[in-house]
Amino acid sequence: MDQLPEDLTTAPAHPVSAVLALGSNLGDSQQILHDAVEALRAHAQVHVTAVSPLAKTAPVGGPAQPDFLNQVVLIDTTLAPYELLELAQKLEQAAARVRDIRWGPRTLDVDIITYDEVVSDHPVLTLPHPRAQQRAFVLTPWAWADSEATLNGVPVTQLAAQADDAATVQQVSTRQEGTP
Ligand code: A4P
Ligand code: MG
Repeated sequence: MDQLPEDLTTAPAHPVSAVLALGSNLGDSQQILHDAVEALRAHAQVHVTAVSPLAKTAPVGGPAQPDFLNQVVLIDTTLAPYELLELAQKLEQAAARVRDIRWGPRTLDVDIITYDEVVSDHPVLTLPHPRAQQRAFVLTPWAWADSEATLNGVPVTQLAAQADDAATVQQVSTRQEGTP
């Protein structure tokens, strides 16, 4: 890690909150997202505080490709921002993600949307995520998980309603444990 700014590499003394956005449109997406959330729950330095319902979303950008399942996970963590990015990339690798086409289909994409109040324009880790503000596939499930959330001072519910892809986002009902 050469010359990353200190605020990306310094671990917090106390847990801070962060918002993660997960997306998948290749393979068994529901299982892949489930496994990623379980891996986060199992991590000693991550406490999962909320998991959104799954959202079925039309692809934004990139080539013609299948619909996505998207989900937002709220955590408290003592990982430094860059350590959290490394964890996100480990989860992607565990889902056998191959990085080929930018914005192309993927088994798992894990983006850090916000990390505490950290603001970064570094290309390795830009915070808040530079494109989240326009994307209902992130904002809508985030609002489902936390109806009071704000991004850059604006209510996430408001940003979600204004996003170009707002109409494509549908909540997916998942089979609950214990039901047939
Ligand atoms: N990076 C910088 N900042 C961050 C951050 N806040 N979180 C860097 C995560 N990564 C960050 O990402 C490229 C590089 O971004 C990483 O090396 C990391 O250091 P990537 O995951 O390898 O590539 P990507 O995801 O193909 O590109 P990008 O630009 O992250 O794409 P987006 O913006 O995430 O968009 N449509 C629907 N419906 N649902 C989706 O989930 N996803 C995308 C991907 C496009 N369209 C979609 C969806
Ligand atoms: Mg990404």
